[in-house]
Amino acid sequence: MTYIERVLENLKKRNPNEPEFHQAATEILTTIAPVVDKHPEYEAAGLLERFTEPERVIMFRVPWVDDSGKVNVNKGYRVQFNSAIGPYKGGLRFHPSVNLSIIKFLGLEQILKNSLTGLPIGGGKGGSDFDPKGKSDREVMAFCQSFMTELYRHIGADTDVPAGDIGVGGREIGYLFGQYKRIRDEHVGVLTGRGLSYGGSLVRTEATGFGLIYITEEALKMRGDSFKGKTVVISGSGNVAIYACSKAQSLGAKVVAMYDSNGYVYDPDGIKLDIIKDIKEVKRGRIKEYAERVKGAKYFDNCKGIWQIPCDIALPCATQNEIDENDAAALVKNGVKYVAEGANMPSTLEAIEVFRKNGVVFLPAKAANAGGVATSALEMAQSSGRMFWTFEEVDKKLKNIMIDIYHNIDDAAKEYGHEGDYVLGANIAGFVKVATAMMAHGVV
Ligand code: NDP
Ligand code: 2IT
Repeated sequence: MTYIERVLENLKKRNPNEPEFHQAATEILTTIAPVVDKHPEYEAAGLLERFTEPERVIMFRVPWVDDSGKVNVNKGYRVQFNSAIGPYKGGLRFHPSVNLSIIKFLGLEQILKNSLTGLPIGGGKGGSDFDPKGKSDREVMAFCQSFMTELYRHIGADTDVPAGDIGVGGREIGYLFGQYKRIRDEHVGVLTGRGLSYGGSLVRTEATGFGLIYITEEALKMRGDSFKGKTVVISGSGNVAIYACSKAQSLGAKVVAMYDSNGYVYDPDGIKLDIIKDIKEVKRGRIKEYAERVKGAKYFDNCKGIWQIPCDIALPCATQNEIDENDAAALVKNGVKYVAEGANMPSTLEAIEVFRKNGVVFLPAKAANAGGVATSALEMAQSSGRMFWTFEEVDKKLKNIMIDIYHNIDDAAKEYGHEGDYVLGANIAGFVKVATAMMAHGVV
């Protein structure tokens, strides 16, 4: 058994019932073998055992009172996974499916993603099984205040800087920041994705979706192609999906379908994004309403059907494991050429294998959606420097970061003899910097 195989087997044994964490660890560890083989000193230093064990896991009770006066109790999490190259950094997810396995997979991915940005940020992730859907603003505020009343003691602008993820957007960040400031009496960059009136950065709202399109655009460009005239399918209709759609459309693509967790809409004339934004951002409603408002559009009461729609480019932007082997096979059969992951780990290991075997250009999440956290790091820089950059300045930096990520993962894949394998390229390019820093720090 190799070092990697032993670490992986042990990880599964010591962390039972954590399938998503096993999945992310398997994908990462099995592809970094060429680097690990070149560095026998890693094994002597227990590097992979330390890399896959969070530095700290915080779990806490979040009690809050709903509008009917009833006391509710949710679980709260923050996994501070790795601080070798910078303070822990990563989002908070509020969704009923959240559990330790999901937060750990997200945290592990975040370490390498943050490394790929080229900026000094470590990896962390947190959240709660709280469901903001259908809650009043006061209920969301009560929950956020209770969550932060515990979390505040573990975070800080140079320690751990949370941000948004599924179910955590501008409203939630505002309530979380307000409570942090009240308890600590500090107006600092302890959260990113803040509003523009209290320390936020321009472009952070758009960053993940824009970044996804910038890196895909570079992959297209390197193949003598572009978004112009391409048919695109995007899953999800939240923050990442909306701004991916916006940028893809501005580059001449036709986005024909999007979904929420109930079902998808198909609009052969191209999605009218202002209507999606009105339904999802303003009204916090269901995407079904789109088909009632737009002539020629159809609503289907399931999510899976979206992957049966013929497209050139598929952008999964909702959640983990939304594309399985069968979905991948359907996409390939219908001619998909590019898959770029806006969501974290949206493709199963089997789906990735289908894309690889069929020569689909596959840009994995930790590279493709790194624009969000990269812009969070730009927000941190502006906060600590007491500066405010223009939209154009931040957007230009974001675009350059995404182009650099593309070439770094492409070069790493080539260097290790797997040209075009961006899963391997991203894992290796991200891992090398973290491993080098961890080795420099000694056994900690
Ligand atoms: P939002 O909460 O804004 O939107 C999530 C979207 O995905 C909604 O349309 C939601 O539908 C849908 N969705 C969520 N869970 C499911 C599910 N189980 N099945 C089907 N649809 C689902 O989140 P974001 O757009 O911020 O995040 C989307 C993805 O992008 C996540 O994987 C996140 O980790 C990742 N990501 C986000 C970044 C960011 O900056 N926000 C950065 C990098 C990655 P519904 O409205 O019905 O719940
Ligand atoms: O998955 C992610 O990279 C995010 N949710 C964004 C994290 C951040 O700190 O901006």
